[in-house]
Amino acid sequence: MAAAAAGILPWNKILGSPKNDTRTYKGGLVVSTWIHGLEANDAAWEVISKGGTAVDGAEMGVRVVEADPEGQSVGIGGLPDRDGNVTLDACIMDHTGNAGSVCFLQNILHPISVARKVMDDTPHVMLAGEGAKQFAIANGFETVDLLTPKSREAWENWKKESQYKPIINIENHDTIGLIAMDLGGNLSGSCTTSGLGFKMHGRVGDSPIIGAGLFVDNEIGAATATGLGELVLKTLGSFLIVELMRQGRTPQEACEEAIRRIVKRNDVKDMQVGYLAVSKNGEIGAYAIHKGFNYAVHKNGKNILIDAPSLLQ
Ligand code: SD4
Repeated sequence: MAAAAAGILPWNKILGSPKNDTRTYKGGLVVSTWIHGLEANDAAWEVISKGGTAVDGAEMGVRVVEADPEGQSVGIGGLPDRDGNVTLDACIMDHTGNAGSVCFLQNILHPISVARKVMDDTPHVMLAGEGAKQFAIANGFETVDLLTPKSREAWENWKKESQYKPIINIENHDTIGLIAMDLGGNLSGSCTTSGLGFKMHGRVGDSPIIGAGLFVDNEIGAATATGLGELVLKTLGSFLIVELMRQGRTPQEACEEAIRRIVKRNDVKDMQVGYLAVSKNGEIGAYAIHKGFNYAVHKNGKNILIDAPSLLQ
């Protein structure tokens, strides 16, 4: 009963300072995962600094990373599945709680913009595979070959041994999850990936799942995830973090608790998960299972890369 009562209180009324700071941050900010977050943040800030909405910023920011053929874990150039297909997952969520998502999408350069169209123009939240592709084509998206020579070569090398090891460590990651807050203090987020390299054909990770790879509650805060999606899916990590913030945890405390939940039940020796969260008052938290997770923060006129603390050293 006490917990239920706590759940309906504004999150920041429950514990003392700084958690009792009920002010909404109005300076605008953008945070996103990994080093490519720096350029994504710049693109999102370009929108937000001119008075644009958080959701436009969230979409425009990650499009830069989707379009970069050098990155091997998002959009074009992403590592393919076991059979050589690049299959993409993405989702977006705005300050009203509206959400759109695509998964197992092939041959489309900007899955985040297809997810945005699903959110804005359909009664649905999620479209998958061939249906998502047909929807994209019907809405003017062009088809492209997403497998670059570099990623084809990585796949050819992988095929020599064909070992399926679902490991996401420091060398094999880079989904972009981005949280934007506009100058009106509204929160939105986006998440886009080619998923786990050399996954089974048809495998979908956490990134397009609302509540797993991304969750936004404009009254409370937002969270996003990177790393081995199976671990995030089984704990619905981003939703968990936002709910923990609702109960009074800071973004940092909430990310730490979400990581502890994973570690308690799994052998995580070779598996990485990183969380990134923002509360309504503009506080930022990040935490990972292992060392090596970093994130980019665009706040107070600076765009910097920060190393996240981790549970295991
Ligand atoms: C997935 N979470 O498909 C994604 C992969 C990832 O950093 O985040 N890599 O499981």
